[in-house]
Amino acid sequence: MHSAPLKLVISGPVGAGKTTLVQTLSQTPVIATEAEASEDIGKSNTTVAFDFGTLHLGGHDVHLYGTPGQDRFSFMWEVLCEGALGLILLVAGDRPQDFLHARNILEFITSRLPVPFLVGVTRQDQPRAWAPADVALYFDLPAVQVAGLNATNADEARDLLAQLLELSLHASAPLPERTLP
Ligand SMILES: Nc1nc2c(ncn2[C@@H]2O[C@H](COP(=O)(O)OP(=O)(O)OP(=O)(O)O)[C@@H](O)[C@H]2O)c(=O)[nH]1
Ligand SMILES: [Mg+2]
Repeated sequence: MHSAPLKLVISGPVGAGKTTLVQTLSQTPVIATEAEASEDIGKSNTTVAFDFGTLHLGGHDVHLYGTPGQDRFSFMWEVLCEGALGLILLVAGDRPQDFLHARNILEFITSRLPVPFLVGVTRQDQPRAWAPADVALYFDLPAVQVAGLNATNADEARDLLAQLLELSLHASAPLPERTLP
């Protein structure tokens, strides 16, 4: 049987590491839509539409989409999350000034589409990066829903995605038949 690919989405603020994570994970050449940043966002390039990569994971074909981080592309968050099985919300661990924005992105998406999600705290290889447990407290989430990683590290990236896949497949399992009171 040939099953349809599973769609997973990576979102989060500018510079969280979304494009990097898609590049680290993809087993096919990544389709990226980077453009020169039109405002000062602390780096020269930013994603303006999406990143797209594919990989095999746990016996599944996974299609991976990275969103833009800038609010002016927020319409893309909904477009890209349509039909997604799971979401990773990335935040850079050494940019606590972006955490509120990250929460707003998460709220924007999950209030429109109730998709299972994990929070990934990138830049764990950098000094002063917040530990995932502290970010979990900030986001008011259970510690198991927040994981730290270096987005350039293939093993850590795959571990996070495998964790999301497990959560998503479990969440989408058919609900037991409801018994009326
Ligand atoms: N050391 C380190 N660098 C990282 C990590 N994640 C991302 N980076 C770097 O951070 C910079 C920004 O990463 P991007 O992947 O472009 O961020 P983005 O989330 O796609 O940003 P936008 O498309 O502008 O929203 C790049 O130079 C990455 O190499 C990490 O975990 N550790
Ligand atoms: Mg990007």
